[in-house]
Amino acid sequence: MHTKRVLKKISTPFEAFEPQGAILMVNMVDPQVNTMKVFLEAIEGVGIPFFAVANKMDLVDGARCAMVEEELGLSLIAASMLTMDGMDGIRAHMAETFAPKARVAVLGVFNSGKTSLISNLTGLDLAIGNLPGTTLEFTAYDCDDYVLIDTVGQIIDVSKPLMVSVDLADCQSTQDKIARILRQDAEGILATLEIAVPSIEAVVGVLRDRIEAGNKIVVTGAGASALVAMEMAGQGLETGVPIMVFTNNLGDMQPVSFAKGAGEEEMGLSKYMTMAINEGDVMIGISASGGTGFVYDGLERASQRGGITVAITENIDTPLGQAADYVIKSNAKPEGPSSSKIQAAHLAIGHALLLTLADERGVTADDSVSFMLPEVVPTKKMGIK
Ligand SMILES: Nc1nc2c(ncn2[C@@H]2O[C@H](COP(=O)(O)OP(=O)(O)O)[C@@H](O)[C@H]2O)c(=O)[nH]1
Ligand SMILES: [Mg+2]
Repeated sequence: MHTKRVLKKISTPFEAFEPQGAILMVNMVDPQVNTMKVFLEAIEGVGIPFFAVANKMDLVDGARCAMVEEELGLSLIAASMLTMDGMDGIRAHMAETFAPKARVAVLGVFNSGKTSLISNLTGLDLAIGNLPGTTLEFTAYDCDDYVLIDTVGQIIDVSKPLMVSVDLADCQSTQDKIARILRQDAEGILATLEIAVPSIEAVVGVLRDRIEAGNKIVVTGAGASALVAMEMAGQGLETGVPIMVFTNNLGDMQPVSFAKGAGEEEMGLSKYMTMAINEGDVMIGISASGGTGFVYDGLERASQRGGITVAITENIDTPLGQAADYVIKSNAKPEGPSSSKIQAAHLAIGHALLLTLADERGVTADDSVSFMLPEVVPTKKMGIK
C-alpha cells in the first residue's frame, strides 16, 4: 500500500523507499512553516519515528528557533551543517529514535541542508549547492549505523492534479472546483499580505527616490514570472514610471538571439539586459523558485554597474535572494510545480508596488489617461519608397 504522497521530479511514492525513520531539515533562514507541515503530514501518514533539525543556525538569531518551534508545534535540534554545531545532538537523537540499521529518509525543502547532513554523517563528498534541484533523485547511502536516504526537496500529493497541486477531489461540481482554485489563489495573496507589507513599503520608497533622481526601473523574469514582469512594466507605463522589461519570452525580438549560443545561455540575456542599467537604476528580478539563472545573474551584474537590486521570490535562501539589496518574499506555499498561488501573489505584489508608487507620486486619473493615450506620428503611406 502506497500513500498518496510522492516526491517531485520522480513520481515515486514516499514509501517505495521503505523508510523506517525520517529526519526533517528546517532551513532557519527561510523556515517555510506551511510546507514543513506538509512534510510532517507525509511522515505521519507512513507512521515512522522522526525528529526535526533547525539548520543554518550560524546565519540566524538564536531566538528564531523558539519561534519556529512554536509555529510548528515541534521541538527542533539547533544545528549548522557548515560549522558542525549540533552534529553530536543529531547523532544522539538518531540513536534514541531509530533502530540500528534503520532506513532513514532525510526530508525538507531544497537548500535546507539535507545533502550536507548526509555528507557530515557519512564523510562522503556529495554534490551540494544552493540552486533548486541539485539533488534530483532519491539516493540511499550506507553509513555504519543507518541507511540514509537523500531526497529531492518537495513532496506532492498525487490526489491533486500534478501541475497545479490543488486538491479538487471532494468538490461536488465544476463550480466548486472553480471556486476552490480562485480561493486558493486568494489565500496565497492573503498569506503574503501577512509578511510582505514592510518589504514592499521599503521598495516603494527606493523606487520613488530613484525616479525623482532621474533613474529608471528594469524588471525581469522567466516564464510565468515574465508575465508578472510584463504586467509591472505595463502598470508602470500607465502611471508615468520610466520602466523597461526584459524576459526570456522576447528572445526573437532581442539581438541576443543573433549571437549564436549567447541567447540560449542564460548569461547572454543577463549581459544584454543589464546594459540598460546605469548608476542608481533599479533592477527588479522575479523568480518563484529563486533559481532562474539569467534573473539572479542579471541582479548581480546590475549591482556591479551601480544599480539597486530587488528580488520578488517565494524562496529567499537562494541565489536570487542572496543577490538582491531588497527582498520581497511571497508566502504562498505549499504549492505544486506550476506554482499558480505564487504567481497570483507576485502579481499582487507588483500591483502593490506600482499603484502605491503612483499614488505617492501624486499621479491622477487624468495623468494616467494621458500616459496611456497613443500619440499619432505622421508616417509615409504604404508602398511609397
Ligand atoms: N551557512 C550555512 N550554509 C549551509 C548550511 N547547511 C547547508 N548550507 C548550504 O546551503 C546550500 C544547500 O545545501 P544542500 O545540502 O545542497 O541542501 P539540500 O538542497 O537540502 O540538499 C549549500 O550551498 C550549502 O553549502 C548551514 O548550516 N549553514
Ligand atoms: Mg540535496
